[in-house]
Amino acid sequence: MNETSLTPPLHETPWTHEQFEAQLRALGAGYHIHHPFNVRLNSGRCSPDEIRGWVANRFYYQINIPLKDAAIMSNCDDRATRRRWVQRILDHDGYGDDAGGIEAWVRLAEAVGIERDRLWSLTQVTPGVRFAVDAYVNFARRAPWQEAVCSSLTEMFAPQIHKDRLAGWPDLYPWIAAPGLQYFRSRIPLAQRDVEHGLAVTLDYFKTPAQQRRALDILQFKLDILWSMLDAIERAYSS
Ligand code: AHQ
Repeated sequence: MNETSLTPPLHETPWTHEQFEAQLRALGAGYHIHHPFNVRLNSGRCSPDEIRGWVANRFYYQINIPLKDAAIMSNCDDRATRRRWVQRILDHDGYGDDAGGIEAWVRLAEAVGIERDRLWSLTQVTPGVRFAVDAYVNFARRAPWQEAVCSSLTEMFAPQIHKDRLAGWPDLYPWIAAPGLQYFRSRIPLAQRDVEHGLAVTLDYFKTPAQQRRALDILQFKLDILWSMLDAIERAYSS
């Protein structure tokens, strides 16, 4: 396949919001739910060591989400957006009595047999995962805040991957205590809420055909981040 056939010609007139959303959702074919490691993970074919490797490496992504969201906040001059976006930071860092998503991921780690201190040491994080996650945070620091919002839209596809885990893991991995899966359960309504906001910002901000193409490229960049994380995890933990 030659290069030119990889990027279809720019569309002449701007897509409607419905067409634009459909184009964004079509990129879901490259979501990490389809990565061979994730297919094995959600079909019960990963070993305890592979699962521990995945949990320890994804922890680096989880603890960087609030930094990414804070970067977006720091670039965002719109108070109404900030009033909504700040919730994402609280969801992960916790607020009041709610320990938050990072703590829930620590519970997942303990449930799969990783000690809290060892998890926080980040010594199991592979160079490829660190590189991919840092690329995401640095993009959010540098890009216009609306572009960083667009990059979060991989979560359009996340409810399904969480539902797959909740439906399958109890029988596939009975050795993982049920409370360890709470993070996935908590994330489903939050992802749906966040995508509603992120999609509204994206559909409104990217107006011309070139801007809409840019939005697709940004989403593909983030899909590649998630995909390459699993490449690195699979290489490090799958014999
Ligand atoms: O647990 C996840 C999460 O909190 C977020 C925030 C969002 C973002 O801002 O980029 N993306 C995201 C994702 C989470 N979990 C991933 C998974 O597979 O468990 C999926 C990931 C995403 O789809 O971007």
